[in-house]
Amino acid sequence: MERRKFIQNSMIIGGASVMPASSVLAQSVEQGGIDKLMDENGNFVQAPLPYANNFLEPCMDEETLYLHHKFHHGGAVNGANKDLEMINKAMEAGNYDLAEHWTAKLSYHFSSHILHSIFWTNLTNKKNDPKGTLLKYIEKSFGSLDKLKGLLGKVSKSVESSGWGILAYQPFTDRLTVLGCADHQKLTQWGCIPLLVIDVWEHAYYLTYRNRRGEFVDCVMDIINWDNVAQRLDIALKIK
Ligand code: MN3
Repeated sequence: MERRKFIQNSMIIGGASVMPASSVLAQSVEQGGIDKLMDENGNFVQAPLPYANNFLEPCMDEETLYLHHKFHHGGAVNGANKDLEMINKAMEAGNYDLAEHWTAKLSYHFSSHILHSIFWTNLTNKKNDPKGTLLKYIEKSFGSLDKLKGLLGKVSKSVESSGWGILAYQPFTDRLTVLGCADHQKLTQWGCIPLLVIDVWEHAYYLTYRNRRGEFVDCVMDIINWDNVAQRLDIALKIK
């Protein structure tokens, strides 16, 4: 009930032209994490969208955003809680026959939860550009913003079946790197901290774009909230 009320309120707030995602991020940082993905009792929790369901139109339609957040992201959160419960039960019982199954499931569901949580805050409805430290890291790592956009766009469009295009900070090299992630958890590099993620599962675009994933990716590249990406880089550099 409280949660429903909160979602309704956030939808009203989201109708304003100001993008509240950065304050959502700042709040979650104050609570001790980059994003609030788990509560004090150890249960995975899903934050409401930081804007109304129609905030990202026409790039992302209202129905898609609603279904995507509630059922695809929400389903992953429920799945991760179930997986964790089954792992805890196995440990309590001292029976590890299915431990491999549930740890693999948790990797899949929790990675989905992480990436979706980042994805929502990465987007806005106003065109903006990276600057400051983020721009310096982009130039150091890729040469220019255009080169990064070319690489990230191509990699996102080329993901086989379902997955994500990801811009991440790699602490072992102190550079940014681009990943083409399969599903939610495959084809990464150890240590990488995702800063900007593009969901290219069909559920992210099929109602509007049908099979035209490329058009969807091009549109998303124009609604990136670079301030959010910059905040994420600042946090990644601090926790390095
Ligand atoms: Mn998705």
